[in-house]
Formats: sequence, structure tokens, C-alpha cells
Amino acid sequence: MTTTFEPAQGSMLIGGEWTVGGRRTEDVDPSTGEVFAEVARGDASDVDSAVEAAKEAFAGWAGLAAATRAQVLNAAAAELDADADAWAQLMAREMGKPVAEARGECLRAGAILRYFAGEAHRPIGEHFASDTRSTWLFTRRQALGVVGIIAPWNFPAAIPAWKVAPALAFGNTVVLKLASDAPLTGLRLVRALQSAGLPAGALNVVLGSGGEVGDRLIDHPDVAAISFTGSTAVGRSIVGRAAAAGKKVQAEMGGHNPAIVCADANLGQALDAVALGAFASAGQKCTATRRVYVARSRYDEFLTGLVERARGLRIGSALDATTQLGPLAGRSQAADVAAGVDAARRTAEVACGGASVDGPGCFFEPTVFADVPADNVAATQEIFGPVVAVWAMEEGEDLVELANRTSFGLSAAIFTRDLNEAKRFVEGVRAGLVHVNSQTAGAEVHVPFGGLGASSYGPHEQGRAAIEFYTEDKTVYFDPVAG
Ligand code: UN1
Repeated sequence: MTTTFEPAQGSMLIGGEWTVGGRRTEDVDPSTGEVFAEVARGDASDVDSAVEAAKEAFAGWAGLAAATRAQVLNAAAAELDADADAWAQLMAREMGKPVAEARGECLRAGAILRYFAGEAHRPIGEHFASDTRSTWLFTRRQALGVVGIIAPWNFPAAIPAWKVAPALAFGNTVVLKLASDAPLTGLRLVRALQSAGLPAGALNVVLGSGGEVGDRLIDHPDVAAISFTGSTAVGRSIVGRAAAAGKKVQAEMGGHNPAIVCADANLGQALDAVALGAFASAGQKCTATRRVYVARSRYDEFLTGLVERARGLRIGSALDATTQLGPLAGRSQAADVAAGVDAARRTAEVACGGASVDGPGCFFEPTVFADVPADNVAATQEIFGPVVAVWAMEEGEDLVELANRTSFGLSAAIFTRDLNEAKRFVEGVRAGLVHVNSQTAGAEVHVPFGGLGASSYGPHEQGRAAIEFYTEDKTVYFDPVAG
């Protein structure tokens, strides 16, 4: 069944006008495998028009008082909060996030808009005492100009929000490329900003493939900066191209996040956190828990508990409020996870799961691997699904070294009652986010989010950190006229 949506729901937004263009792609509901909408598929000329519109809108938008820009973010947040149920259903339909989780993400997007509205009243520089008595010496952060944003499908409300909100709050104008697999959810955010009074051209949306639309956005000479979240392979190439063109660039890429469960851990707490970290959103988070190292003395109990929790998950349509494990986001994601798991099982033991669920949807069983050799794909690569590997660790093993057995460095967790062990871990682990006694995923809106190592490039996102990427700094020496 194909549902008819309002034109704006599957369209691009260029200079305040909704446009469909000549070509379409299908949006598939991964719970049913059925096409439920068609969305525009733009090309490089749409990017050119969008950048032109953003360039024209820049002086006007950047010239407003920051508090006036903030009003738009606050009003959009109010509209989105009131519509959270419908918005969450759209997300569940479009990319399969269980509706209960989707609703949490929608509310998070509203909180993000409000946080960045608050930036209007926070400092944009520092004042220094000058070595010259009469000089005022201060720094001042200003908007960059046109910012290109490339958003992923796995947090289709929160990630566009946490990139677009600071970009706009600090006075930039934006060309946003939404993921082809989940554009409608992001477009709902865009419509809220539009109805909240965002001027035409301040935020433009392009849809289409990375090769046609993404590449043009990255290469366009009038785009000052690129913010990207997505795969490591794509992120790495974007960083190279953007930097070579002299642009600011920020990339949030993969993760291979460890959880360390010490002998003195509260095992129930660790199990709940690992199950959530590995299986929520069907494991489709860069912050998902992928590797678990458990003290040998607690290993059997832990593995049994994790398998029980995996088998106990209610698998079902993302639109069902009781579903705990929804489908993968689409057919290609499901094929990638199946291929990764097939490769992993050649040398690792499958403690549970390991296969697609029969039927028209894109469901995959929650999967736990044990006895995993160090070079197995489950030990080294991000299989972007509900898949986790568990090892026993011996007494006296170096916990930091275990956690750091990856070039990624996004998130890491340790479960222990030993304060000294926890402190050593926090200090030594190479990860941008460290959790003591909580799951690896999750991000509060008012603190920096980002990885180290191969996980990220450029300044971190969210919280006060966002100002680093979305503004540039001037140092001002301000002297009175002599005499
Ligand atoms: C979260 O863990 O709630 O793409 C946020 C991702 C991350 C966001 C994770 N950039 O999965």
C-alpha cells in the first residue's frame, strides 16, 4: 500500500520553495518490506540552487539578534513536542526504530533545539587584559556562512537537529542533505522550523545519492564547512576532499565500543546495560556495545543472562508500542548485517541468534558471539545490527588494553565497584565518551558528543563544543582614537 503524503513531505526545500524535481526514490517500510512513500531524488543542479539560496539568505539571518534566531528554534521545538506521537510513528514507519524509542528521540530533538536557542544568551568570546593599557582585547565568534550538513538514517530526528540547530543558532545558513533511507523524519523537523518563521533560504534541503548530491555539496566553492555523520569509509573520503578544498570539516563515523564487566560488578546492572547497548535500535547506533569482556569468574553467568535477555526481546513491527526489537532500517542494511554475521560465524561460536527472521520485513535475530578469535570480523569491524561479541578475561588482564583493541574510539563502559579501577579506565581508555556503570550508547544534549581515533574528525558536537565548529574566531585589538 502506498500512502499519499503532502507534497512537502517527500520534497526538497530550496529558497523557501518545496520542489520535487523529475526523479523519485521509494521509501520502504522495513517492518513490512512495502513501499509506503516516494521521495524526490535531486542532482547536482539542485545543490547549486540550494547553496545559492543559502548564500543569499546569509546576511539577513546572520544579521538578526541571536535572541531573534533563538525564537525560531523554541517555536519549532514547541510544535514538534506537541506532535511527538505522530512524528515517532513516521520514524518507526520509515526506518524501523520501535515507536517507544522513536518517541524518546523525537523529544530529544526538541530538547536539542531548546538548548541551542539558549546559546543566544551564552558567551561568544573572551575578554583579556591587554599589555597596552588603553586597548580592549577580546575574541569574538562569528558565523561561517553556508554550512553543508550530511545526516544519517539511524537517528533521523536527533542528528539533523543537533547539526542544524547550532548551525542556525550561531547565524549560519544551511544546505542539509537528508539520508535517502529516512528523509521524511528529517523533513518533519524542517517543516517545523519553517512554520516557526525561519526565513526562506536559511535552511535548504536536498535529497539524493551521495555520489550526485553529497559530492557536489562537499565540493561546492561557496560551502564553508561540512558536518557529516555516517560510515567510516565515506567519512574519511569527505574529510580528505573538504580539507583539500580548505573547508572546515567535522565527521562522526563508526565505533567498536567495549564494555568491561569486572568480577565485582553488579551483574544485573551490567547485563541490562549491555543488552540495551547491543540491541536497542537493533544495534544501529555508532555508540552500540559491540565487545564485552567479562571476568572469568562471572563469565558463564553473564553469557547465560545475556542470551536470556536476547531471546526474551519482543521482536515485532516498529509501529507496535510493545516492540523491543524492530527491523533493520532497510534491505541493504539487512543484507550487510547478514553478510557480516555469516563471515563472523565461520570462526566464532554463535551463543544465540545469527540469522535473519523469515518474512517480508528486514528483521534480524539478536545475536551473541562467544569464543571469538581476535581477527574475527565481530572482534574488529562494526556489524551495524543487533550483534555483540563476549569474551572471558583473566584476572590481572589490562582492562584499558582490552578496551583499546580497536582503531575506533567512540564510547566505552566499565562495570565495577572499584573506584581506583574505574579511575584508571577513565584515564587510559581511548574513547570520546566513557561510562562507569552505564551503557555505551546515549548522549545528553548539553555536553560534548564525539569520538577519538578513527571514530571522529574535527571538533565534537553538541553542548558548548558545537560553537567550535559552527563559528570562527576573531581576536580584536580595539583602541581609542589617539589624542
Ligand atoms: C546515542 O547513542 O544516543 O550515529 C547517539 C550514531 C551516533 C549518535 C548516537 N552519532 O549512532
